[in-house]
Amino acid sequence: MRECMMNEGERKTLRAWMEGKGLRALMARIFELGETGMAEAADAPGPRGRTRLALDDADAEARDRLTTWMRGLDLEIRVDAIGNIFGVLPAAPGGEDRAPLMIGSHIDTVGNAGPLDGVYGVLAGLTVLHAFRAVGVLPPRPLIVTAFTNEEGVRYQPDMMGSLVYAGGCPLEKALDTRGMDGSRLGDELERIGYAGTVPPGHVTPFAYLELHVEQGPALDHDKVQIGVVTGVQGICWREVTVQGAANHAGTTPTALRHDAGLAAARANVFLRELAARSGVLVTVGSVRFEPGLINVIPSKAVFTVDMRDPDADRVSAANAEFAAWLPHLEQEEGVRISTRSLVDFAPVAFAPGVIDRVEAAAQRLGFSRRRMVSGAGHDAQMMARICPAGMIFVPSRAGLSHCPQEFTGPQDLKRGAQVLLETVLDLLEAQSVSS
Ligand code: HGY
Ligand code: MN
Ligand code: MN
Repeated sequence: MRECMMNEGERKTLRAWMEGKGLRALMARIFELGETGMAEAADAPGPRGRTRLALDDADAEARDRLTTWMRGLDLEIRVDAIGNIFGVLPAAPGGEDRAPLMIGSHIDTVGNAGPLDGVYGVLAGLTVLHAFRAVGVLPPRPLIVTAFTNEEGVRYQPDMMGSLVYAGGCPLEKALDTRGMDGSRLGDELERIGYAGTVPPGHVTPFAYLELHVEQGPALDHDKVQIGVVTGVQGICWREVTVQGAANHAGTTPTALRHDAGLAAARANVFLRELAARSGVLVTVGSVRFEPGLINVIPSKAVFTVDMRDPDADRVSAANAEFAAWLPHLEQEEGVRISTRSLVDFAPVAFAPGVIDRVEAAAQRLGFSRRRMVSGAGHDAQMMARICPAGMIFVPSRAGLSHCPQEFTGPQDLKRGAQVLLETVLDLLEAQSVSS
């Protein structure tokens, strides 16, 4: 390995480039990608949101921008069969056959999203590869920056789908046949936007995987800590609940004779909030849909989603079991029928000590305050941890806001995150192995 290692002068030049031109390039790309899928005019005062649901036209436009930037850096571009995009910087002579170091995240968004969720990690990773190109240095092993397909799981469930398929957690055909909330088939949309690649998912097992991300929670900002050293991701469970009641006239049907699916859904939401308070599990009813959804018709049907999360898998299953045990009482009291469908069951994930320790050491060398923490949000890193040593770096989110247009992280925080990313990459590149 010695024959193609970098020297201290090269490492110094890379750091200097990242702190100057690199940061400017990163901020410019974040702004440009942030314009993709931007809402026409904010219907309320304040920042405008952007929407790039997996494989929609805005996501396709963002993918085109990213691959254009990759081409401009003379990176080899690969697209796999689930649409994951890879920009590959080759190794220095002698390092070609080594497993690559991968930096990744996603560029799809939720609806009316902020500018940084996922994008920051992909573009900071691109900037690391840009640094190597800019100073004319090749790394001792290949470096790959990756944008995974459908991390958000809003249009097609489950979330983290591209990395889940890559890690072997979901068969490719099953993912391609997934029907979206708009009825579209995922594989058809991949073809339509031109990102149905030929490379088999999981085509290369990384030496290690690193993801830089905004925290999306309040901890770092509240406690004024500069860097989050992420030790793992909490468990995530998603369910879809369908309540079948009976439509009837809003003006003629006595309350006692109603089989109101809308009311049953509302009672379930209140039960889940009380369950969250009792159990400590985080529970969110994020989407509710009534049929026929008309002002003067008692809802015959309600479909809602339940998102449960906790670092302790047993607490999530206990909360799930308590909710499931309560539903028959609701059916009986409201005279409705209820069915549930599982969308996601991801156990908590612990990241690799060999990556966690290097992230912490990098932040320490740079003189940044830092804290070890578990991620509340799901990330592609939790899927990549199934196949290689993985870890994450967090920077603060102002007031903990995310999945909304108000998502914001200041330039100095963005810069610190990119510096820790580069420092950790340089450290990992020198490693012969990484403890999992
Ligand atoms: O749901 C999540 O935590 C992630 O944003 N997909
Ligand atoms: Mn994300
Ligand atoms: Mn997200």
